[in-house]
Amino acid sequence: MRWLVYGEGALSGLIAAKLQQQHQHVMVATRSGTPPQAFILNQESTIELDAFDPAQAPDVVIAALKAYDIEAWLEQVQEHSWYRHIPLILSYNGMLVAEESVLPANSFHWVTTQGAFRHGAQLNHAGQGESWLGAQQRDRACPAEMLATLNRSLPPFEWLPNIQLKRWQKLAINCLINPLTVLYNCNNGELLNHPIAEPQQQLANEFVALAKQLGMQWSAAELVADAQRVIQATANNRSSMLSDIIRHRRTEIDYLNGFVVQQCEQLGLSAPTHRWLWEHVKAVENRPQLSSS
Ligand code: KPL
Repeated sequence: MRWLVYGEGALSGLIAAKLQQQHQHVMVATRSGTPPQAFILNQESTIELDAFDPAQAPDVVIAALKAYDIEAWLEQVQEHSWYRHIPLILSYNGMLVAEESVLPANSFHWVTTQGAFRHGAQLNHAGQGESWLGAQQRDRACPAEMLATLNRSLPPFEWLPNIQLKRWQKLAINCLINPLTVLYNCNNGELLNHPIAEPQQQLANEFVALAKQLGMQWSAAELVADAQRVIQATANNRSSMLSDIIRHRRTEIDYLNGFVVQQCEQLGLSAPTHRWLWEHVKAVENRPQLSSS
């Protein structure tokens, strides 16, 4: 199969490398249009990937992007004849408002706990995790060959007929961890030394009330326990949100706690704890950079 991978982060590099190691034809589209740079995977193999050649239509597209880049990316790829005809696998943190109308019917979601980090030309596959794949539109069948190839390349890949539930669960976990790492400016594991029990409980309660209005049954106690398990499993990691703050990049807070607040407002619910952390992270994000002189 011919795969076209968009995104310049560690996750897109990891899946591109793993697919190529399974003898798949992988092309990479960079934001600037320049050829992708070679990198070293796990300090052992040099990975050189082909640049996207528009004359070669892909069979599958994978876009591992920031949530705030998704809509612009969709506009950009619309010009290709394959746009509505092949699976578009999307991976991003959080949720977009009105996704049902924004995402094309051939969209699939990839949710993963695989941990990968880039340091210059090195790409490290840090934590062996799991992946789940499902269609944006629930009645879509599972593209069997695509799933089998992904599962051989970066196992395990599980098909979920209702991927939205998994996405909401990941949304909850990210809302309960990421902004707190910015609040306390610490790695995930160090959160356990801070008074996070009460805010996490409140975040979970507000989240569960929203989910209930939307027809999903979650237990706040289970969400808090899930978040605690993720904190322990990723204790040495710096969250993606804190990493963005440190690199003076925009965070995904608008698509995490910000999304929860907006959804609550539409339904007449209040989410003061999500709002507090949304505003806090926005304030940190907009803080002027200290000049180095
Ligand atoms: O997904 C994550 C993130 O950093 O965005 C967690 C689970 C918090 C791991 O760092």
